Amino acid sequence: MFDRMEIVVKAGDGGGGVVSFRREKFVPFGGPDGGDGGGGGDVVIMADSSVTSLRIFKQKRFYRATNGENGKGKRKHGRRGENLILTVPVGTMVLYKTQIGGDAVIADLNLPSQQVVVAKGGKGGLGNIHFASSTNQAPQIAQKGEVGEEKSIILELRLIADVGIIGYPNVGKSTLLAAASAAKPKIASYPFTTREPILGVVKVGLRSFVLAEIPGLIDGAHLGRGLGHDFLRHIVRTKILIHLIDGSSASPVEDMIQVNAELSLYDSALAQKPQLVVVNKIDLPQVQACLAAIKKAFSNTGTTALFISAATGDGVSELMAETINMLQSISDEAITGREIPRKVFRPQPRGIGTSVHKEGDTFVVVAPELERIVARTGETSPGVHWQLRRQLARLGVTKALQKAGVKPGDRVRCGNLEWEWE
Ligand SMILES: Nc1nc2c(ncn2[C@@H]2O[C@H](COP(=O)(O)OP(=O)(O)OP(=O)(O)O)[C@@H](O)[C@H]2O)c(=O)[nH]1
Ligand SMILES: [Mg+2]
Repeated sequence: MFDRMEIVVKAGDGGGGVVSFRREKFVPFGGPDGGDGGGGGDVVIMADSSVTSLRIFKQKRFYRATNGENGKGKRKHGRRGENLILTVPVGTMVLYKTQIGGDAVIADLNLPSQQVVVAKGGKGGLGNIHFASSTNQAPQIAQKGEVGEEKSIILELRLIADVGIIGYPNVGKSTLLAAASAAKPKIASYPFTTREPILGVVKVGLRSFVLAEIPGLIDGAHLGRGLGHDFLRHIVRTKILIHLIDGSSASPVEDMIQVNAELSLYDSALAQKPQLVVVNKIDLPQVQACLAAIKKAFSNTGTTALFISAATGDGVSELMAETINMLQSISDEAITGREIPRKVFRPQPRGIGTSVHKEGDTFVVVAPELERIVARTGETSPGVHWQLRRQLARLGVTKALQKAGVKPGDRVRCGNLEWEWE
């Protein structure tokens, strides 16, 4: 029923900012003019109705977006890396493996053009112009680009049924599915014969749609009774429901009301879904006998019911023609002017704050902004040190270090820089 693929995606790294100074004729000391690095490209997964399977992901497992370019002198910014857009069939679920085991859903791409950013490109590093100030007009530092996110992603394709057949057990759902499509579900005279949703493709002239039997709908299904509410979830994805009712039941109208009540207890949106109310088993003599009374009982509740015999096929093709017309009018409405937002998925947000902790005698500063700062002339030159200290103060790290009890002479480390506190 569905296809499942695991892939690894890597967003582009941000380009580095540069340390550069203006060079002009007759101007001995030009100001800083190192541009910023470009951001890395994102990895985006997008639903596309022209894609029909996940098969191409079998051939390749690793996908990466382009890195951002480094900045240049003369205030030139590096070019942004290009996004990588992976197209998948409509109806693809995007998941990731959680650390505690099991999968979590990132996005359910069930509309054409719906998309989700699964790996965000790294930010570009800042060029040395950003580090200039009134007291430091020749900044020797710039910032490296941020590394792009890398993630393991699972793509799962679930066939979405356009139409679901619902109704109490044993009303003839499987019989109807078998009569209308090539599907061969098991049919038997006891309830819960069908234990999971079964799909079939119904052809009406040149058009077709996917019809599914939704099993296990009984009183209390929303609480997990019977086969549980797992299958009610599938109804959420259908566009129309065929509500099948056993004509030989004691009160067909009462059955319809009960099943609808059960649906709205699970999800009120389900009860709003368009329904075709269909009374089955009209070939049975006892149903024939009270056909007029049943019709009247339904119209008293404002419902126009259709009458069929799934077993003999009587009325089935009319029902399918009615269904496809209803589908057509719904999709015409759905297509006009719907805006599809783009989501960005972030299981763990990137840290932007700073923190200080002690490892042995060394004070360790965790500051992603600062760790990316690189010095052109090597960390040991006194000028560079002074500039780094200014950035420490700017990001509030100096205060945090003092609060943690740093004294002159102590070792301080940040990323791969280590120095003595003064
Ligand atoms: N006479 C008559 N019997 C029918 C008709 N449709 C289904 N049946 C019978 O009703 C019983 C249940 O049919 P199924 O199609 O298995 O019903 P279901 O709704 O899929 O049942 P579950 O999967 O168990 O929930 C079977 O014995 C069928 O032969 C019909 O139109 N007329
Ligand atoms: Mg069945």
